[in-house]
Amino acid sequence: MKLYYSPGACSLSPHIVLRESGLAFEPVLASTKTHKLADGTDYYGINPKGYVPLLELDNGERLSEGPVIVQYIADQVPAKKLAPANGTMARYRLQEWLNFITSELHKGFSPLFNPAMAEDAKPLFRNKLADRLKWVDSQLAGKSYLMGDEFSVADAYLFTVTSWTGYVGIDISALANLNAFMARMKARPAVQEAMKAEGLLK
Ligand SMILES: N[C@@H](CCC(=O)N[C@@H](CS)C(=O)NCC(=O)O)C(=O)O
Repeated sequence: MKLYYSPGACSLSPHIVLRESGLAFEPVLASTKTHKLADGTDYYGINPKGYVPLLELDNGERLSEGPVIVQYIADQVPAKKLAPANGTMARYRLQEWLNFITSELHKGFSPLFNPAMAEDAKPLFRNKLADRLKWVDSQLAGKSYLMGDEFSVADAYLFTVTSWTGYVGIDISALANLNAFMARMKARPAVQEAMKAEGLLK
């Protein structure tokens, strides 16, 4: 498989999950700024949506949308328990998290990274995200990971978007559960491997 990614972008989530899965894959850098690969290939020709992540399967089929990609990977290695079994209530709980992270967190950050966004509009997005993260913090009380004691693919996604807070001026220092979660995630070998491969960690 190939994972099209950009360093530190939301593609870090499936990148972590691939490393947790132990499956063979090749990370392929796709710039979110130029929309070109390192050899100059037009990324729009690979993913017409222009964004990362994109997973290319061994049969050449391409799968987009982070929350779906991570579930696909998890389902290839059920013994690793990266996601609860399909059809169970626990799986819907996982999807509830993935959907929350993608729509209420991830896409709330996008305007803050957009240079065209007016400075005076940014506090609106920062405050909304700070509220949402405060709620996430409350949900992590007494838990190691979003789903309980065990890591799931939703944790890779939460870790990825929370790591953006420092870049956009959102202070999460008071959110003790969320900070403990971030430290727990950073200690996972798969997270360290993915971050190193993306040049985010030495
Ligand atoms: N709905 C997509 C959104 C992906 C997305 O927003 N990717 C960003 C990086 S975090 C990107 O590649 N932006 C560049 C662009 O949209 O051209 C998903 O959840 O996978």
